[in-house]
Amino acid sequence: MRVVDAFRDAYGTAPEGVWHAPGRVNLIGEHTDYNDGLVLPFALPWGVNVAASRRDDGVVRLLSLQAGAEPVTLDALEQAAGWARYPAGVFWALRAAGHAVGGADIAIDGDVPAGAGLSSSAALEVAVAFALNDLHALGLGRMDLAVAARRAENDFVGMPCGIMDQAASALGAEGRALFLDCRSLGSRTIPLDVAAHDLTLLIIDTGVHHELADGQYARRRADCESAAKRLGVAALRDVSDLAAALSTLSGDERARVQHVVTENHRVEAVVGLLRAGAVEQVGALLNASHLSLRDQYEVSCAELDVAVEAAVRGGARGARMTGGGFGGSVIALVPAPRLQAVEDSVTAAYGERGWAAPRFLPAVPSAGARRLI
Ligand code: GAF
Repeated sequence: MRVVDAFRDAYGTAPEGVWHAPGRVNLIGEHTDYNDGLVLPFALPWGVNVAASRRDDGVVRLLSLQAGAEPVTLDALEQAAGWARYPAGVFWALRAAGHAVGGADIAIDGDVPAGAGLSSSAALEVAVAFALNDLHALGLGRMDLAVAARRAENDFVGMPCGIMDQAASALGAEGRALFLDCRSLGSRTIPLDVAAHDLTLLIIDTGVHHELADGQYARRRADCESAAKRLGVAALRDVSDLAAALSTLSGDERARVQHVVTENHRVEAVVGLLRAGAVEQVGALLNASHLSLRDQYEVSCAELDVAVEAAVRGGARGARMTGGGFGGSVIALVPAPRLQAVEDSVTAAYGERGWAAPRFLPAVPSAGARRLI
């Protein structure tokens, strides 16, 4: 295994173990996680492998096959820069939670398609969290490890994300989506066998990432928090009378609330349709989610909108932007016989605009994080 060879080359011994955590794509439930709401992501076949051994001197050494040949040595976690902040943040978060986590030698190898918004950073955090849990016999469960990984990203890396990506990586299951309540952290996996209905789930990677993404993400969170305060609820999850709420709000706050409240209902509706075996009808809810993200939440962009519209024109049952927005990927529900027509339609629409061709990836619900060796 490549990550084991890299570990041996860098550190001169075999690792104590190897752990894997996957990237994710979100079927539906966008920008609901930090509003204590509902999400329905699933783990992907691509992810991050981490080979690791304990060190008893507290030092952390990190090697990434994607980032360069030389290990980074951290005598203090705060020395971490760039990609190394993600694994260093996991040490920090576990130690901050009171766990006795010493040093480690780590090698990292990943194959999550770069820049597609498929949560390679959550996969890295979760793989390191699983490794440290086993190496130091912390006895933490999957959700505890997802929470530690999220804390690393919030409080060490400085990205105010919700829990969805880390939870999907830690708790995903083959052939299933993860139905997660982001308030209680209660979750269930739901069978997602679209092939049984002659359908496929297709990821369309726009290849773009607009710079404003991080600042806009924090602004959307702030809009939601101020709207919740104005409405006198702990989180937008608690809005039960949407019409009454909308009548007391205006501008951005009004639009954000409309999205979050209706998106939570769409997640429940999709779960109901999947349970009923009415998979094709999920498409209409994907389309509705996209329009809401485009018009109410205002996190889409031209490349995402064109991909969604062209996919539907080409025969997709439905499509939506997935992830934080401002670039990244679209997820589309496509009748298997229409797959080529959908891809051709999106490629042609991009070509007409002089945009680089998008990338198409099959979205296969896959297993969550685990020890490999
Ligand atoms: C990003 C964040 F990391 C998630 O927590 C979630 O908020 C998502 O954007 C939007 O649904 O992936």
